[in-house]
Amino acid sequence: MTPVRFPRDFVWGAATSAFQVEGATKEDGRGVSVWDTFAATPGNVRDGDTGDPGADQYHRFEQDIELMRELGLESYRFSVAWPRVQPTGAGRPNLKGLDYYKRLVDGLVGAGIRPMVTLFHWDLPQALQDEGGWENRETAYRFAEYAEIMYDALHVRDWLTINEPKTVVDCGYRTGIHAPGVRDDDRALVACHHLLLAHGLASRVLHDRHPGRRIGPALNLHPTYPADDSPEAKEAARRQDARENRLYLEPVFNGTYPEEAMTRHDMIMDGDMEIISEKVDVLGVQYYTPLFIDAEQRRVVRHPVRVAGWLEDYPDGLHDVLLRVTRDHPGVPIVITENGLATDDAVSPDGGVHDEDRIDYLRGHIGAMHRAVKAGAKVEGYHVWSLLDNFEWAEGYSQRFGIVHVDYETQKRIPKDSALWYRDLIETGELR
Ligand code: GBH
Repeated sequence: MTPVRFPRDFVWGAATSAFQVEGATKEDGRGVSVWDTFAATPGNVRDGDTGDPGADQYHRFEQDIELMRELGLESYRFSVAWPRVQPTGAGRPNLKGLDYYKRLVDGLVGAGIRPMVTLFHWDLPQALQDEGGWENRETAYRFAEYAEIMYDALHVRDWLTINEPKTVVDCGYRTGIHAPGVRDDDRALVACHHLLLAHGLASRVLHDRHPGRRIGPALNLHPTYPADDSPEAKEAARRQDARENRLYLEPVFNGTYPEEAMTRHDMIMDGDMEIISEKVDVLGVQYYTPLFIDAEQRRVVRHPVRVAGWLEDYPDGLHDVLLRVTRDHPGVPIVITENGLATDDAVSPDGGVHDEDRIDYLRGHIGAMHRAVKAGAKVEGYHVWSLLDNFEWAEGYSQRFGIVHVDYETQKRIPKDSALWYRDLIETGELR
């Protein structure tokens, strides 16, 4: 077999988000976020876990940068906690919060690691939620102001606006398993439109103030397949695709909504679709799982599943989704901003963490990505989710996505076998 080789300029990285790794939720003037509120309410998060301790990255970022350097990482995707910068989501910035991200960026750049900054990874300031959150159009304008503060503060080329608007819509507003815990399909669509408007407004601000930098959304895409050959299953899979993928891709790239998924229009104002379809300089693609859909519009799980019940190990899905984006929205540079596997790995008596399942998952998916690149997908880089074990939202600390193990008592970091495997891949450019 010919070895799978990546070009030297392919960028290898890892991703985290603020609420999941920082901890220190009450320090240096940070305001309360919707996830602090949500996690503090019994029953919302497994075992009553909260954003503390996280992986305590707020205090340990220098050590984490050193670790990234040792692993040979070339890019670190992190998010800014909006309530650290604007504790109430508006007004003059909290300088201590800003300073943290400046030091983080300086440290990364000093270590030769490119920062990629996500502006919103779900930790909305609670004060904005109290005014209606994403159901309130004003939140989109507040977001653009916050984005401008960050653009001016951080000398960073690559930016991402909203992490997974789909998850906010579906988990935050439909099933309610995420903050703010709303269960209302109609309200979900209003939030959806305002999230996308926020994306467009913030993209415009970057283009106006900092030409030469790049920005785009981070979309979690779910390739959907009919579970069998029946016309009913095919039609169901097509419908699912409109909800999962086209509801986000089409407004952002074409300035239109798929009518069957966007069934409410009263919140759409003149000019909104033009703002939402502001040029995408780089598309963040996040892939974890495919969806096989039967004639009853139900999901059928048919590939290996580990500790996260929703995550089927199906590498071809990454290949397919990359080629689909390439076909439907040609020319846009793609960065994989998340891909990874949850396990419940523990430290073994020999002191290591032997996460063979994760290595298999990564090998399969990186191989599938390579095949997509050969077939024409313009993928510039890949970020594994996640650098560190962290707060896995409603699952709390029970599901570990890190390539580095975190002991939540001592905050000791131990690179898992997958991290050492990834280091070799980065060093050699060859998939083994
Ligand atoms: C991404 O979310 C996030 O960007 C990241 O923060 C997160 O840690 C990572 O992936 C791993 O999950 O239990 O059937 O109701 C992925 C979106 C939303 C997928 C919640 C799983 C639960 C499905 N996730 N969803 S279910």
